[in-house]
Amino acid sequence: MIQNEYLQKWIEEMRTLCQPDSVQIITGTDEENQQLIQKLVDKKTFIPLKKRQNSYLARSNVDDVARVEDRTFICSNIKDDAGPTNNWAPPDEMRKKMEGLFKGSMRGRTMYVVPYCMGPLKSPWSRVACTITDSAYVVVNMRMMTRIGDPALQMLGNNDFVKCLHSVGKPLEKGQQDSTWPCNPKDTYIVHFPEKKEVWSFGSGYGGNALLNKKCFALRLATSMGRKEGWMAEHMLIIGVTNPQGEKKYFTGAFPSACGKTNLAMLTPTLPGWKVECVGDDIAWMHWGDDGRLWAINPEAGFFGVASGTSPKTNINALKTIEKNAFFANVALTEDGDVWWEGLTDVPPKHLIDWKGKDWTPESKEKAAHPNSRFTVSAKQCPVLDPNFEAPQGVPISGIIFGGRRSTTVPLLRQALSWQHGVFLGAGTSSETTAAAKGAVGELRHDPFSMLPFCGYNMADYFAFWLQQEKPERKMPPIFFVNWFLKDKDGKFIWPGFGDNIQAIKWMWDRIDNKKEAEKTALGFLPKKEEFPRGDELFAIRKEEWQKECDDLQNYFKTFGQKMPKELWDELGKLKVAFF
Ligand code: OXD
Ligand code: MN
Repeated sequence: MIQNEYLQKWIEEMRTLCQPDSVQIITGTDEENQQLIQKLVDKKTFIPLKKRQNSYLARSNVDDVARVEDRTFICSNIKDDAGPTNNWAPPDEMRKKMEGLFKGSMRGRTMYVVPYCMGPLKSPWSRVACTITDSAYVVVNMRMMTRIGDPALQMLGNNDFVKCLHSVGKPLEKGQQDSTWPCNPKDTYIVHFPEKKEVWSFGSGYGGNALLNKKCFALRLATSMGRKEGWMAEHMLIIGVTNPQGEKKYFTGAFPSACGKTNLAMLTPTLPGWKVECVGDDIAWMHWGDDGRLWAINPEAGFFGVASGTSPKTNINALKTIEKNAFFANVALTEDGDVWWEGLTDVPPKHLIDWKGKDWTPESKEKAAHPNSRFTVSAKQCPVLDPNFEAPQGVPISGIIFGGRRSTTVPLLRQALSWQHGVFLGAGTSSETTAAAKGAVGELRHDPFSMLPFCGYNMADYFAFWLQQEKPERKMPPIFFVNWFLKDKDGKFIWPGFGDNIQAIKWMWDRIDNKKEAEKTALGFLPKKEEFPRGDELFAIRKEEWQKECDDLQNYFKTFGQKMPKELWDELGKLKVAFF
């Protein structure tokens, strides 16, 4: 029984609007979960994997494989509050349009009501929300990714909450056969109303568009909630690093989508005696403690990771995490009923069913798995899950890492000269695009703080909010910037990456402890070249490349107009003095 009056009222309103055949309140039990999974198997949305216990493969519609940034809107009351990096439409107009789309959209389907909590159940930093969706696939994925059902409802009590409405946008007429992946790409819209704390998502069943807990709430809405309440929602992993002496430090790291965040979050160090444990692989909610330190929780309960490229070499811990009780989307199916994707093994199997359901052999021209193929799994299964994963207060952060995917220009590793300089580095992040969002892959684009698609308010205000964090009573964590992706003249990666990234983390560790000298340059503190293999290439600073970078940043910063903080213009000015 739902006691919360806001929720009762909302369910009734949505039932009237969406006209589902029935309503099911999700409680979160195993039995309920099994029934939903069975429903998905019966509908052939889920293909049970014979070789993997309690694991399933889903093949999406070929037009519903990634986040759709051009259909994602921040409908703040005032246009300027969405800023130049977000799509905006007048909220009243957009609400009317969405109501039109949602009207009757759940006919022939069940409307699931999924109360959920982002963050550990007992944490004061956690937030309760509710998703209403007509997709059982969304419900079972949310059970992996969040804390759903009765415990969340209990935590909510009589309070108001974040409202997330989702429909695949394919009502069923009487007797009409459902498709295995119902969706409506033509009419897909992912719409946020930040002042009302609402998300309306129509037409897509794909992760980031349909699991509204993740990008929509835990980033886009949460950034604007955090700004008002004085905390930060970031596109960041959280790791605990232990050195050979048994000392521990926690780091957060922001990287653009599909740039190895999950791999870094579960890293197997190649340096003897070092250990990395995972608190989170995608999102961090951070707040300042009474002790003046920055603390972080992972609002998520699971991983929605990129499968393609995951291998024993790149992320053995992810492979162990998904050995059982995992969902896969758009990977290939082996003859004996297991999953496969490019990179998993050096030699591909002789025959597969590809992500589109067609026969595939190594001679086939197309990839067997979609480059944005994914797994969903509970964090509890991760063999290197940090013991403080559920700590209500979170973990104290000693260092912040930013990074991007750049084949040229940006050195492997450096430390910002100050907090302000660190904010400038975050704001100036550019990265080559990946398959995580629909659109061209490999094109350089600005992705400040790796938040371009996820900042729910004006990005220039977000820069200012970061600058405002610096206060005398706070212990500001040093900021670092890394680029694992430099290429040589032959187009080969210079840096080995993955487990060897611990060398960069060790350097950061020593800098934090004031145990390492570094070279002070206009780009920041740089390691001595001889401390890293191929250091000459990894730390080469080419004047022409940085001149171009400065010009480009100048043009980019201009797009934010009057709101662009003066401090960041000052930082750019200093960089220009050094290179022109
Ligand atoms: C993700 C993304 O799915 O960033 O995490 O796109
Ligand atoms: Mn992400």
